[in-house]
Amino acid sequence: MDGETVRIGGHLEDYRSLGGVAFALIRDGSGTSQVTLKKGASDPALFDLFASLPRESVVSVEGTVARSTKANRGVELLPTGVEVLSRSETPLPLGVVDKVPAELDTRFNHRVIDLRKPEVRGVFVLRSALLAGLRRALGDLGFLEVETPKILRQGAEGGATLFALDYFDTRAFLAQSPQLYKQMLMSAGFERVFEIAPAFRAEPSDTVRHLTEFTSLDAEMAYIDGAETVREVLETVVLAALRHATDHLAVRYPELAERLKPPPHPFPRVTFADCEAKLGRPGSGRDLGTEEEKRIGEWMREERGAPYYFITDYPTSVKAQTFYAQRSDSDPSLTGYFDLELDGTEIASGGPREHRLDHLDVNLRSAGLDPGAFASYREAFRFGMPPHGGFGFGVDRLVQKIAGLPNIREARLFPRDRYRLEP
Ligand code: AMO
Repeated sequence: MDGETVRIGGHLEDYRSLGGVAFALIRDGSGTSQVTLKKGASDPALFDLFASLPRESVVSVEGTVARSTKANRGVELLPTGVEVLSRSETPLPLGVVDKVPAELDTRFNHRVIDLRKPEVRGVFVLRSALLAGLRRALGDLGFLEVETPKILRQGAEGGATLFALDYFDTRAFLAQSPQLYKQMLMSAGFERVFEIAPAFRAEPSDTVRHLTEFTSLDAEMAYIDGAETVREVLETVVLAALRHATDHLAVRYPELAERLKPPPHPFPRVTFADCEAKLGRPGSGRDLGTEEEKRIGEWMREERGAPYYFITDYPTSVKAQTFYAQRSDSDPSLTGYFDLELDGTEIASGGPREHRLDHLDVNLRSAGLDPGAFASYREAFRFGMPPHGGFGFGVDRLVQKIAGLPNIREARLFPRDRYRLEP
């Protein structure tokens, strides 16, 4: 483009005057470009204009492109005209190019400015590529994308994390997951569906892997041959999504693509019972704690070289509230439920569902629930329901892990937790 006249719009990241020459750095969606002003060659008014402009103001600069060995992109722009489109206030509540890291709370309080940092924006470039990859991978396997209601009459994932809301003259709840609806679509004959949508959970605890609003990828499929069918689909989807995302990012974002290298596969399968034995608490029937999960993650890395692995055959005692999870006919103390783990963090869970209404009612009652309160869900089982199974996948946790973020909140544009409703 050497010699061409162009116009660029962006934020004034920095302006430095060295006497005879001055540099303005303009940041737009593609990166930062150098605008070079030279005494004698550039309009003197432009020096004054840039010098008077606060950092982060939005400008439009017209000028001539010139090859440059010193400028960061190999070109500089010699300006002929500058228009101020929006003047920034000072001081900035948060620096965009500061080397000193800001507190997480400060960053989220001023998230729009935080998101201007290229490395923060990179998280969302990665996220978008992963979402596109997941959609494509599921589509290629014949899954139909669906959208189910988020305002519900009853929850599916336990009463403790339900958000209740006033719904005219009755009470409703925000969806903790699309669980009941994705299953109902199996009775509707859809056979393979997936949904990528917000899920809401009133998580009271302040952890680095829980949000009150997260993005859940849910898939459901009919006519499965047990849990392994579901695991195989999940594994195929993860690997294909990583491949698609890598291809998508390779040219413009090679450093992000590097993070998406396909992991060793097939992902190892380790039973819940083996994990318990490894942890020295055989047969306790309690769920794994965060620290225990981490230890299993270290074990799988060290001994199996596996960042991704399945923990299979969850005991019924751990899944007591998960009424839709099928209990094994040969050993009712076990379910076919599994978690997909990535380096000691659960990123997905799923398994075969109970499709027999009489068994489902038993499960509902043992979870302390009244089958009568689930009339429309039960109706799907009354008039022909194929055997089916599926999984729920935490998109934010996947992004957190792949981007190497210490806190899940950083994987969301505007995170929600117990203490944060703004911005
Ligand atoms: P589960 O409750 O295990 O299963 O959730 C599925 C996945 O969603 C993610 N996740 C969360 N991510 C961020 N913040 C949270 N508060 C949060 N809660 C869950 C995790 C988890 O693995 N209906 C079942 C799925 C199924 O059986 O199909 C369910 O919701 O990554």
